[in-house]
Amino acid sequence: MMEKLDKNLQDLMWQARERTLRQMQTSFEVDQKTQFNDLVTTVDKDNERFIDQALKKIDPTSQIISEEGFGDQVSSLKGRVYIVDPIDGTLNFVKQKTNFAIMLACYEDGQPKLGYIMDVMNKRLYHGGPELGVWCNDTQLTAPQNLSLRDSLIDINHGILLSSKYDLQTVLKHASGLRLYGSAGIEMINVLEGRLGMYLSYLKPWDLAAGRVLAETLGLVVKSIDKPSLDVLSSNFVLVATKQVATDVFALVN
Ligand code: 2AM
Ligand code: CA
Ligand code: CA
Ligand code: CA
Repeated sequence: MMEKLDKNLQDLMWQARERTLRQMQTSFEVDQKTQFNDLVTTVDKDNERFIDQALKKIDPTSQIISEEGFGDQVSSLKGRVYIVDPIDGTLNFVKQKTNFAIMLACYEDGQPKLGYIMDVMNKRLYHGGPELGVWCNDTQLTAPQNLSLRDSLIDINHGILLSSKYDLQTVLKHASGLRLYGSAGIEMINVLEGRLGMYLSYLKPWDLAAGRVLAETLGLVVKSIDKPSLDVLSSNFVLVATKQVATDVFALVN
């Protein structure tokens, strides 16, 4: 059952990639959402409509949470819930035409089951879950090295760096260096692959859902920094990190 569903969802991610590449050859529209650096394009909307409609065919009794409004109003995590980010890193998509992702996750009764992060321009689909392991295309990933903060390049989202809510200067001083990519999906891929020791951000459900499945499956820590546990249905201040970096960071910020 899980293998068949996984195969269908992998196919859907590759179709969404093809669709995205085709639309990048056209003059798609860009609109502002809440402010000048919060954008949405006709490609985000088209991808979301396409993915949500396909999910309804693949799994008719499920519910869908998705960023641009084509999903369901979801208040309960009972049964299977899909969480969709049709373009993650829309600013990168518009300004760089690279460093963006398409993300999909499947949760069952609130438990992470399957995660998909498509790095569109590098043609890499990161996929899997607790029952399948984590894969990049056809290659299985092993857990990254358990780096300490001192030995890690780290990534802290631009919005959190600007706020003074936590003493992140101190965290930064204890790390090897800072790297920012501007797409939660691409940032989480870098943690999965061991190129970053941590990613700290304020994430909406669709920013976190897929990466969380893959990171937890590899034994990485995915933890709220201000609440006892993560909430799948709302935003979280979240740390995705190696076990050692998580220990080092919690010792510094608490
Ligand atoms: P998006 O492109 O799908 O909106 C940029 O640092 C990363 O954070 C991107 O993954 C972006 O996703 C996400 N992001 C953008 N604005 C956000 C916000 N207000 N709250 C949470 N995440 C946001
Ligand atoms: Ca957005
Ligand atoms: Ca996103
Ligand atoms: Ca998005």
